[in-house]
Amino acid sequence: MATIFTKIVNGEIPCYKVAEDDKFLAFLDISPNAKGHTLCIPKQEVNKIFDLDEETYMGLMAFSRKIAIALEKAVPCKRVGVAVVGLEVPHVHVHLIPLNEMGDMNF
Ligand code: DGP
Repeated sequence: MATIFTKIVNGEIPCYKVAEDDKFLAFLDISPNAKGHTLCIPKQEVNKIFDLDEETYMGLMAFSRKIAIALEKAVPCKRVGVAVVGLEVPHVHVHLIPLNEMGDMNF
């Protein structure tokens, strides 16, 4: 069965798109830890990050870096925190979370 993120990629579930190219998609997290909390995913459905092929893995990192740099400019914050968690959705995703001081989300 397709993951919720594959349904987002296929347009079956709406999302607020931040950016996309042919292989990757960035969109706002539905339950954000901070304003601008963004998820970057490969469009290909793979559960665990280290199961990605090398090219997709490197591509996801490069894509996430571009989005993080853009977020730092667009959202008032000290820096953008990066996390790969995967407790809930079994489809690789990189969390980008704009942060202020240590432990202080930017709400
Ligand atoms: P985790 O698997 O623990 O890394 O967290 C998954 C994240 O995905 C969580 O912060 C909420 C977000 N999320 C779950 N379902 C949806 C959805 O349908 N739309 C969007 N935009 N985000 C979702």
